[in-house]
Amino acid sequence: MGSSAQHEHQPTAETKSIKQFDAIIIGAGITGLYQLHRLQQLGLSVRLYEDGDGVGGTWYWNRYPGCRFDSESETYGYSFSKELLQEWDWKEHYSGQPENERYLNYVADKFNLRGNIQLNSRVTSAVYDEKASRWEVQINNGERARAQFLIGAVGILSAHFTPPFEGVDSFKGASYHTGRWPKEPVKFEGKRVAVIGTGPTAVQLITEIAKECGHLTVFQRTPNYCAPLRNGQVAPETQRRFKATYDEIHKRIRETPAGFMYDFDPRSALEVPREERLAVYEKLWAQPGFSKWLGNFRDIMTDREANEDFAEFVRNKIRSRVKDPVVAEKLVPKDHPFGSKRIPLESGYYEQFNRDNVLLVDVRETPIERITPKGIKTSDKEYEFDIIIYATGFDAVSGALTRIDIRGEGGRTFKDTWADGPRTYLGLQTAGFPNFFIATNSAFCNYPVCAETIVEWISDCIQYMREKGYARIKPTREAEEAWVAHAAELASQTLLSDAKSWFMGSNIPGKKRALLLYADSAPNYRAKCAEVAAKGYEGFVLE
Ligand code: NA7
Repeated sequence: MGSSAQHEHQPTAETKSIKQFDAIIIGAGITGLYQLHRLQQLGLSVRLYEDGDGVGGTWYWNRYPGCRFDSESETYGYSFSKELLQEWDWKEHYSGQPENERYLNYVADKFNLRGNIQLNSRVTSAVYDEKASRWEVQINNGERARAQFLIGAVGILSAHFTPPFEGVDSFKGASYHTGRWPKEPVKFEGKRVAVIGTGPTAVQLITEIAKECGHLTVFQRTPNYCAPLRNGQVAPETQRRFKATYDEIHKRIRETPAGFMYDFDPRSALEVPREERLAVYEKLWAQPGFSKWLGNFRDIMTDREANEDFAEFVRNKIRSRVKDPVVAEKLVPKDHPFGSKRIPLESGYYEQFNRDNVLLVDVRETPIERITPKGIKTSDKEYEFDIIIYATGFDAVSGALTRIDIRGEGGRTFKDTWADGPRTYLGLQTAGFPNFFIATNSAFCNYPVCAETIVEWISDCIQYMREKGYARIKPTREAEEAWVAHAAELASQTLLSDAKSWFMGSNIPGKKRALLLYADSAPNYRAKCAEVAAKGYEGFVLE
């Protein structure tokens, strides 16, 4: 380790009672666990603080019925350990929450991570001590700890959001947010249940619980373009094939734009004759997973007319599945392009609205006025419930960071710095917050695939600093400014800003609209990060 870093590591009298580490990681999800493994390998002293009383992040908190990922399982697991790949059997092609949580616990055990993880510990603030070049974090149990490096592995969808309905606390029944689901099973039999929201989470949940509920009322604001998931058990021979071909699988998902097994069709949709085009749509529709979105014609997400052509195809699919034409029409999205919001993948969602015990309430026609002790009051009537479920999403990407009181150079708060949207260089650091790495995958990319890239970049950077004796790294304001402008320019070339969604931050009242994800392809993003590192961390100040 370099001499300056060594000297600054000496605790002063004032800081002696505070725990000292080389690095502090916030969050024990996919990214945080791998980050911890990498820093342990580098020989750093590390403490990972996790709010939950178990590891898993998303797969710890989102334990609502029906929760699963929509990535192909063989592409979702970590790729960094050949041994792990051979040891773990994915049971389903799109794996469910219980199995995903087991997987991450298996990883924590296999790589001896638990000794450096402190559960039930929420980081409430992180303040940069400029003189000592140390971050000091405050935990909700009163503890404090200091480290040279602070790594926010907080996830992009972890700050759950409940709309500020009047009377939210007055409800006398049970209420739950899907992103904070209890460990004890919730019983729905014979119960009058409300679900607010119809995003990917609600679509999974509703499909799973509708049959159990006495009566289920779904409060929908915006219908989505839901597409069939087509899940299934992984047959033993398929399992063997995964294990035999992981090298090829990982090579492929590093080449495709979004880290999946499929790539866009190189043709422009409307250049293909109508009949042939429809045959392609039908073929995509019959396939499992996101291929309808990410394996579609190349201009589906950039050309309005091409997009509308496929959108109408999907609308007709929805209409054909719902018996009551009035209900069907309410479920058909018309106000945003296909794919401008995250496509929910489903396994019988639309058929739930054919059940006698399921009612759809369109809150654009009859808005929710308030939550009452008995249930939900819309402009039309008061509905009575035993259970209200908020499937109302997250303050995405920035929320989990801005909810922590993070203060950088000159005491400037992270919240103020990001007030107009994310301000980063490469998504990895913000000027004025030295040695604070944002380890969240905010590329349009199968989450673990790009999360691994980010963790490896950060780990290599820390190793480089230690070898060269640098104590601090931070981006220059110019590099950050250029990156923010470049990200905005990319965003403007997509149809994503046409919808209100967490992608744009527009699901949160008062949140500034800005594309929260980086819209270039994953391989381009990876190449840019690698190039910056190869040029001695160009755009960063190392001192
Ligand atoms: P989403 O996709 O943000 O969906 C939240 C849902 O809640 C959506 O249908 C919203 O309607 C609805 N919502 C939010 N606020 C309100 C109010 N005030 N009134 C009525 N309805 C409301 O979150 P999910 O948890 O489903 O999915 C998030 C990600 O997790 C997903 O993309 C996957 O990557 C995993 P809106 O559409 O805003 O009109």
